Amino acid sequence: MSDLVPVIRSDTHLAHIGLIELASGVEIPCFESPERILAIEAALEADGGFAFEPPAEHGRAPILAVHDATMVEVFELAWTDALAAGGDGSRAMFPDVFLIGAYKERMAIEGMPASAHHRLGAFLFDTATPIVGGTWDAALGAVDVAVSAAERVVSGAPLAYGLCRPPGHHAARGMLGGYCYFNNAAIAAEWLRRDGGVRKVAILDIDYHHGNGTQQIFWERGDVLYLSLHADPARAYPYFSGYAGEVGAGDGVGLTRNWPLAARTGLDEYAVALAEALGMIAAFAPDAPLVISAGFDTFERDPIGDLALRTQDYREIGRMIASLRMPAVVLQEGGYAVDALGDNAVALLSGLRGA
Ligand code: Q9C
Ligand code: ZN
Repeated sequence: MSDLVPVIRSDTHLAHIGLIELASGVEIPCFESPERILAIEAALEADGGFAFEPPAEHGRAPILAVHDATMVEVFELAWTDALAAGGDGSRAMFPDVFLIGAYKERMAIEGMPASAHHRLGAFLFDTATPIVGGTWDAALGAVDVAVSAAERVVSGAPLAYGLCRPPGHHAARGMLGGYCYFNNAAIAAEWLRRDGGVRKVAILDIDYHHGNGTQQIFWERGDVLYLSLHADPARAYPYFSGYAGEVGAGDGVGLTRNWPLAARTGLDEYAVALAEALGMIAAFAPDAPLVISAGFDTFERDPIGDLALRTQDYREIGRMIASLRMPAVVLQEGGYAVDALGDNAVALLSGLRGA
């Protein structure tokens, strides 16, 4: 009999609710819902191979090791400042002006709006990332979940699963977006470097979307390998990164790699890209646990994806990764076919534990 896999989870995400997103100008209920995590928990519970554990509190230090302090402060104040400016608290909040690169072009302008909900426009890159009253605590909780899962593996578990919500891989050093506020996987990887006593960390990102935030955070780092398999950004969010030519810079040249995938990619083609990525991880020879950004939006019926992986394919993907014989920290990213998330998570974790 094999040991139970620790699953780090928290209830703090439950108040990150009532979310809406603007999709091509149309207001829709946010795909990124609490039910996602509840569905995964129910399936892990029914499976019986998992042991739920609460996270330890890690405070802000691991966040500030990765993110811009002003972005963190503005995010923290945004909701209460929006209320102070007359919001009635019944609606998810977005800023209405975004400070894109071209705004300041050739001008020396330095002013900043008084209210944090307006300042947020300098730190947000899309209209899929609403803030409500429970968002800040949920984002802190997701980081605690991620770091606690990493801690669990450093202290001897071969595999741990952090049920992070909100997800993280689109959040860059000074930028929120893509349902993401803090980059849980990047924070866990950096925590492993600073506090986990390791020298080299690899992050494997198997979410449907390119992890632009994780890529940016480690772009010039010689000690962190970032590999991502995702839908070709020529047709898929986040559109502006994740192309095959992006390979890192400086000390990090060659330590970022992207595999853009065609629509309807199934396991056969997916496995070819994954095998290449796994070969790179083996060659990099990390002394840290593998950090996996795990999204199930690659599923054939995902409402915002167009790849074609089936539930049993996640078991095979888990097995392939397990062939590296590395301890692993699995952190939840996306996946929006709520009725299938539980089975897909059990399949991936079963493959990873060698079943
Ligand atoms: N019409 C993650 O999976 N836009 N983020 C979707 C759909 C936002 C995805 C548009 C997608 C963000 C963590
Ligand atoms: Zn995704």
